[in-house]
Amino acid sequence: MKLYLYDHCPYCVRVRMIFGKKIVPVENIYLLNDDEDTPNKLIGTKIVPILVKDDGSAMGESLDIVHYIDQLAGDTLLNSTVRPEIEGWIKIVDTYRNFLTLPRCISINLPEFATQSAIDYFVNKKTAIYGDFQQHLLNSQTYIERLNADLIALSPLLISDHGANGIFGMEDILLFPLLRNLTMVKGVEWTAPVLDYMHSISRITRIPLFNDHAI
Ligand SMILES: N[C@@H](CCC(=O)N[C@@H](CS)C(=O)NCC(=O)O)C(=O)O
Repeated sequence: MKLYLYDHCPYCVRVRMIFGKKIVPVENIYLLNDDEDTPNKLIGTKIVPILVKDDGSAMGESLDIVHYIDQLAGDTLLNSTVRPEIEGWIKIVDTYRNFLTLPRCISINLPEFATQSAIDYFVNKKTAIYGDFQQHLLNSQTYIERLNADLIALSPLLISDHGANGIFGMEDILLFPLLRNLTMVKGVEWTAPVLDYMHSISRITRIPLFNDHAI
């Protein structure tokens, strides 16, 4: 199977998580951000993730792919419970996380931004939706302080047992990709429980955090 994706895309991380956790072989193909042809040809729209199955058929929508792989390979392992507190936390952080991550992801050597035209395409498209990147960078401290407070609120909600027999489920599929993206932001005060959680999910899904490249 082939997975078409971007490294900064949280929806793509959802899919990478289930492949990594279940140790299902897949070829990851990082598209340039301005490559419209490849996704258009595969699913008729310019959006990733896209899974191309061994029979050649293509499938979009991250959660559909997650469930497909979960059911395909071995025992279904995803616990479907998503606590309303976690859903609520994600909704709050969704209101500002892009202001921190979008202006940074273009500068940390990700494969989808390997060319200047891919960067320009992304900046034009996202600026039209989310506003000026430079302004967001200037406002970083305000968003970081909000995030620091939200991480303190998240800490007691996290389940730390993600060992071999630990719980792994939809909550992790929804939450980890957002936290991982925020590791590209320098100066965030990660709490010990959130750090433990991220390292444990990173290990069992084989998806590295961005910490080393934080800006
Ligand atoms: N509902 C879709 C959302 C996927 C999505 O929004 N992907 C973004 C990247 S994070 C995308 O490809 N956007 C088109 C673009 O950036 O040009 C899913 O869950 O798979």
